[in-house]
Parts: sequence; structure tokens; C-alpha cells
Amino acid sequence: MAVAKRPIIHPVDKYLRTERLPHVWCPGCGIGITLHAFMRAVKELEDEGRIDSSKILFVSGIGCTGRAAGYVNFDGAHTPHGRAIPYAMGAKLARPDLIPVVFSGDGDLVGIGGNHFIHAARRNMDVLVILVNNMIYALTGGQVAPTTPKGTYTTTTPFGNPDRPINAVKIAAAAGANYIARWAVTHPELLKNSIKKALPMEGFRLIEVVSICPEIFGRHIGFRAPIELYRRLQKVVKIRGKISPFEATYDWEKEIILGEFQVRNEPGYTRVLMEAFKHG
Ligand SMILES: Cc1ncc(C[n+]2csc(CCOP(=O)(O)OP(=O)(O)O)c2C)c(N)n1
Repeated sequence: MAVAKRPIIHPVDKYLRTERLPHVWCPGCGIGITLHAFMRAVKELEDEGRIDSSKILFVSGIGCTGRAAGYVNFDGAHTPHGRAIPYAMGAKLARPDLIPVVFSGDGDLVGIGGNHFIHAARRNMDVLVILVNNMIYALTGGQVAPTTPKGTYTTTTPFGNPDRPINAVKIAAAAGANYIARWAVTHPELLKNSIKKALPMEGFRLIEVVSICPEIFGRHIGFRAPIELYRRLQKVVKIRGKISPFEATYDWEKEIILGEFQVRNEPGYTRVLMEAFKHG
């Protein structure tokens, strides 16, 4: 007897524009793990009645990571390079009921968009920033990024990167963000839990996700298979509880500290402005 075929439906399919699949990301890329963690967090929050996903505004800049905005089934925008944060800020100020999420790469957010990152954190702007840090400009073929480890070969640093990498966690802390965490694609469950905690909060929330780009970063440093880069990342990351964000080392050769470094409940920028208008 013929058995009727039922379409396979993944639990987070409703958050994806499945008609756009397959995606452009390379085998072994960490963006999918990160995006999946985000969608699982949204699903759990929605199932618990703690969030209305129709209010999510999903904003990306340019890059491999930036392509995520085109695959998710939320309202959103794929903005010019480096401008995802100001776009999200503008939308939130115009529509305070929205829940802005910026999902973008390290080059986009702390390279070309670095100034927006600092000032949005300084204002404690109501946005969750998921910074997918693959340590390279991947989409454009492997140029040095502000997060690239010192000494690394890239197409623009053929003799090794002379620069010290940026530590986004410390910058967000110095600027005054409400929530700051760093995870890695080696720990998707902890990442999901962190997103679940930070998404309903107000103010500026940074979740940096140390990711892997086997096709470009991995090849640059001599790894032939994605799993080799994944294992290398597994070796260097260490989870530390209850430490200051200023102790959250980011060093590819020694250790990359993961954890939740700051949880505060300062009023977000939208609330501060509303209060000011009330008395103005
Ligand atoms: C104004 C501008 N400058 C440069 C570029 C070229 N460009 C596209 S993506 C990119 C780097 C993206 O790197 P990252 O944000 O780390 O994302 P990834 O591709 O690694 O996910 C650059 C320089 C551009 N599109 N626009």
C-alpha cells in the first residue's frame, strides 16, 4: 500500500522563508548554528507567551551574515554596510512597539559600523545585537577584519596581520550596555539560552558569537576540513562565570573567554526619551 508523503516540517520553519532555500552559506559555516539558536529562542519565548514574534524587526548589514535577513520570516531590512544599528534605532524610535534585532558580521558591526556600535551602546539603545564574529571579511573573499587575530594571513595582510584585534565585549562594557555576553558556535544551547534571556530585555544588548568560516578563514590558516577549525575553536574557548567584561580575553592563540559578563536593568533609550518628552 502506498504511504502518502507528508512534507517534513522543521520546528522553526515558520520563522524562515523556506521558499528561498537553499541558502548561500558554505558547508561548515557557523552562521546557520547561530541563526538556528536565535530561532529556537524566539520559538521558546513565543510558546511561553513572552514575545510576539510579529513585532520582531530583523536587521542585517552587508556580508555573509547579513544575508540572514533575506531568509527569515520576520519584518526586517538588509541595510547598507555598517548601517544596521542606526536603521534599527530609527525604526524603534518611530515604532516603540517593535523588537529590533541586529544580526550581522564583525566587519559590518565593529569595522565600518563601529562608531554606530559605540554610540548605540552609550545611549543604551533598545536593540539586541547578535554579532557573528568569524574573524574575517568572508563575503568579499578574506580581507583582514578588526577581529582578525594578530599575525594571521589574510588577502590584505599577506605578511601577517600587524594589528591587535578589537574586543567587542570590552567596548560595549566601556560604552555602558545593559547586557553583554560572548558565546561560540561550539555551545549552541548556551547561546540559545542567552538570546532567550536578552531578547525581552530593554536597552543595548550585545551577544557576540565566535563563529567559524572554514572556507576562507580556515583555509587561510591551513585547515582543510571544517571540523578541524571547529576543533581548534573548541580548544581555545573557555567559559567563565561571574567575571567582569574587562577580563573577557579575546586571544585566538591563548584563550577566548565565553560567558555572560554584564546584566543590568538601566532604562533603554526609548523609555528615556519618552520620559523626557513627557516633561518637555
Ligand atoms: C560601503 C561598502 N564598503 C565595502 C563593501 C564591501 N563589503 C561587502 S561585505 C564586506 C565585509 C563583510 O564582513 P563581515 O561583516 O565580517 O561579514 P561576513 O561576510 O564575514 O559574514 C565588505 C567589505 C560594501 N558592500 N559596501
